This record gives sequence, structure tokens and C-alpha cells, in this order.
Amino acid sequence: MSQVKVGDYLFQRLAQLGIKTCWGVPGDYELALLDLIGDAGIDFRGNANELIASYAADGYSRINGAGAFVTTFGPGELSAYCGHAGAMYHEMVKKISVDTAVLTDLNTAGSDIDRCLNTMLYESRPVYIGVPVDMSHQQISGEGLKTPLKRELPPNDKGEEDKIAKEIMSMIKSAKKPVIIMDGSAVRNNLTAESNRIAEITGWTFVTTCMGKGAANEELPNYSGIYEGAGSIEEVRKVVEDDSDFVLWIGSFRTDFNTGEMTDFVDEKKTVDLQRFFTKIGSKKYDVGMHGVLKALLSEVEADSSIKAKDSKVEWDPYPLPEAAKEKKELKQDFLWSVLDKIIKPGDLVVGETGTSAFGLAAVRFPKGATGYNQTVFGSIGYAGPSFTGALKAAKEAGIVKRGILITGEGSLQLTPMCFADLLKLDLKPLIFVLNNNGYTVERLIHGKTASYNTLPVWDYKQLCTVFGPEFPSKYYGPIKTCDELEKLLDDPELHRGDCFQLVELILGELDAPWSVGQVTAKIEEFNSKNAPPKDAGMSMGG
Ligand SMILES: Cc1ncc(C[n+]2csc(CCOP(=O)(O)OP(=O)(O)O)c2C)c(N)n1
Ligand SMILES: [Mg+2]
Repeated sequence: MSQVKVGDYLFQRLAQLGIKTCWGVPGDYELALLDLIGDAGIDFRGNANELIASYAADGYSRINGAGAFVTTFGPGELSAYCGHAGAMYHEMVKKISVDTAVLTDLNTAGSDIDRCLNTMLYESRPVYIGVPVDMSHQQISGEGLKTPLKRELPPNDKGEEDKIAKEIMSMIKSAKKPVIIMDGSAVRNNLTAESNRIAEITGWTFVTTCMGKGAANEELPNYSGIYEGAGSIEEVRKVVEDDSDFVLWIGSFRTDFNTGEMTDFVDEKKTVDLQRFFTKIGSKKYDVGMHGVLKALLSEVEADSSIKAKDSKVEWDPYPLPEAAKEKKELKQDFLWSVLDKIIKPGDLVVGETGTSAFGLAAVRFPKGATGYNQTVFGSIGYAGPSFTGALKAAKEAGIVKRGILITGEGSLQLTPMCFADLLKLDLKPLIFVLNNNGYTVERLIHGKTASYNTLPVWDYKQLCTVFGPEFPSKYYGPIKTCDELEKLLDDPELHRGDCFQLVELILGELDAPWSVGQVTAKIEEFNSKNAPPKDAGMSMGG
């Protein structure tokens, strides 16, 4: 094959991964490289800062499977690493990437690119490719481009996989009160269709978690709600923790936000946990990955009608509304989350931010065909807006999403509001809800209810669209202060039409939060006071 430039090789590989948009900020050392990006059919979409670029690439990859950003070295890349810094930048970046390469050798540049990208696909984690300023236009062999990148995980050992599937099936058959939990790793591994199908066929009690929210089919009659330890409704907590005798936990992801601050308790003995590279049956771990096991289980379950639950109807309301929230006066969080489903339609992509919105969103009814996610692992505020930008761009390119809805607190928005400029100029026509509660409410509830460090500068949110994109059409609704105003707005056909950038400002109380937050904080307070409480201790909640 003919020779290609190092930069062309790299961008052709990214194009082969379906990447049509690459994010970033230009800089001296990267300009020559950027000259090549269009040749591969990739658009470079510059952002206001590198942090936004990195979050947008993350969001893009959630939809497309892979995303990319390019920055200049030193200050550019360090700005992208969410505040990480280090004098020895290549040494530092090795610690936060699953593979790295700096393309200093023309003999290995192509294979270094391929190795990094294959590792990225295998591990489903970021890699780093450094392109020295004098390298991007040098010629290398294009032969490697003929070998496809490895987009599928290697299959499990068939014998082992069959053995595991049989063992799980025998547990399934003897179970009297089985429960399925669809969790974060099912979403990250793109196994939501198989998980929903198993729930549908079996009719067992089917719950999801904050990280699974937006991927579970909530229209199934056996959909029972969100399991988040002490933050769950009592019926869900009881059925999962106390009553069940078998739990098929598809991709457990035990982080603080996802487990009601580690207040979850599911007996390991009755649990089968499926993960990307292993399966755990009770306390025994087997090197057999979930992709094969889940598909094998699905075929077994499909073939065996004896394991279907007799009555799969749920006896409780998975979306209960506390009494206090029924009193319709000034706008309250619980009321907000109970009516927001009016605006969510099949084909919507809904992204929530860290803060009260992540907890609230878990309580919103999602119709089948609406998808969504929130960043429940790292919990870095300011992530949701740019990530939403990337995800919505990828979803629109793929033609799989009709509209994007972002739900963010005003404190989080203040970190990365410049992503509004990207959303406007890319004409993505988002619907954005900003919860304005005069500060960091989630932090206030943890510690420092009235502390000045939990307050924020006051912004005029209705001006943001004109500031960030005066030439693009946009609409501001608000400030919405009462339940009536919100209900009226959610019935407004113009809001539903969504033919331009729409921003809704919701005014909420400084100490008002979804009920699940109150439940979790009470549980942690109880724990702290039982376990030698340090004086004036705060809880470790909120990232
Ligand atoms: C980068 C980063 N800085 C600080 C935090 C700590 N933190 C977690 S939630 C939160 C408050 C978010 O406030 P806001 O977006 O206004 O949401 P609210 O809880 O008020 O609804 C803060 C400061 C974090 N998670 N990430
Ligand atoms: Mg706030």
C-alpha cells in the first residue's frame, strides 16, 4: 500500500471508529496536525476550553463507542485532565490512561496508534497519543490500515462459559423470589437490550440503579423502581435485600452515588454478578466475561418457559410522590421530578448532572425509547453540559435521537457554561433545565447549611443564550417559581416543539432536595453517630 502521513494514519483510524466530530482547542504544536483532520472526513469542532473538549469527547463516546479530542501539549492537555497537573506530563498521563504512545519513531508510529486504539476498545477506557509537532506530515506505510481495529471482545472459553451458564441456570430454577438488577456495567458494556429482554421474558422483579437509569425498560409490568440502598423506596429495598433468594446483578457498579452512599446491602451468597471480564457466583470469581454469559443466559431463558414468574405485576408505585409535595404552591423538587415525565418522549436523550438533579432524575418516569445517563462515578460538576453536547452530536450524526434534554444545577453549570456556545453553533436544539437554588444545595445538606462557601455568584441565566450565540435562535422560559407555572410550561406546545435552543430556569429552595437525598443523609447521620462521630463531621457525599 502507498505511504501515508502519520497524522492521516491516525485520523483514518479514528474515522474507522465512526468518529465524525473531533473536539479540542487549537495550539501552536497541533496546528499542522489539524490541517489533516478534514481529509479523513472528520470535523474538528473547537471548544472554549480543553475541559469542555474532554467532557464532550466522553459524551460522544457514550453514543458512538469512541470519541476523541485534540489539544496542544502542556497547558492544553493538562487543562483537559480535570485539574490534574504534573511536571512530567508524559509520566503523569500514563497514570490516567490505559495505554499511551508518543509518536517519535516512524517505524512504529502506525503500530503504536493501532496498539493504543485496540487497547482503548478492549478496556473501554481512554488512551493518549502524543504527536510531536514535526511528525504529523511524515510518511509511513499505510499497510496497517487494512487490518480492522478489534471492536469486539475476544469470546470466552466456550467450555467455561457453558459451565457458568449452567450453574447460574440451576440457581435460577431453584429461586422462589428472584430479582434482576440492571446496573452501570450493563450500560457501559452495551448490554441493555439483552438485560431488558431477560427481564421481559422472566417477568421477575426488575430494578435498576442511578447508573442504570435511562437504559432500563420502565414500561415492563415488572419494572419495580430504583435500588440505591437507603435511598430506595422501602418496598424496593425490602424486596432486594430481605425477600429475594436470588439476585441476578447485571454489571454491579458500587460507587458512593450509585449505592446511596454505600448503604446498600445485598447478601453475596445469593448474588450472581456479571462484569466485563469476570463473573462472580457468590464469592467465587470466574474469568468469564458478561458479553458471552448474558447472551448464553438469554438463550437458555428464552428456551425454558418454566422459569417465567406467574404474576409479574408490581404491587407498589415505583414513582411515589411524598405527601408534602402534593401541596402545590412554590416549586419543590419532589413535585418537579414527579411531573417532568410530561416532557420526556421516546427518542429523547436525557443527561443529568451531579448534585440534587442526579438524585431527582432517578425518580422520573422514563418512557420506553427515551435514554439517558448521569455521571455517577466520578461526580465531577461541570461535566454534564459538555458531555451532553458530545453525546447529542454523536446521537444526531447516527440519527438515533430526536432531542436532547439536559438537567443541571446552576452551580455545576457555572463551571462550563461555554458549552452553550457549542450547542448553539452546532444547532443541536437542546432543552435545558437549570435548577437555580442559590448555591450548592447538595453540599449545604451535607455540611454548612448557611455557610458562605456554599453560595454562588448570581448570574442572569436568561442572557446566556444571547451572550453565547446571538445569531442563533433561542428561547428562555422562566424564572419558574410555582408548581402551577411549571405545569403550564410543561403543557406548552412550543416547549414540546423544540425547534431551537430552549432554556428553562427553575427556582427552588436552598435546602430543598429529592426525598431520596434526605433518606440517605439520615442513614449516614445514624451511622456516624453510632461509630464514634468526630465533632462537626461532614458526610462524604457529593464528590
Ligand atoms: C469538579 C467538582 N468540584 C466540586 C465538587 C463537589 N460538589 C458536588 S455536588 C456540588 C454542588 C452542585 O451544585 P449545583 O449544581 O448547584 O446543584 P444543587 O445540588 O444545588 O442542585 C459540589 C460543589 C464536585 N463534585 N466536582
Ligand atoms: Mg444549586
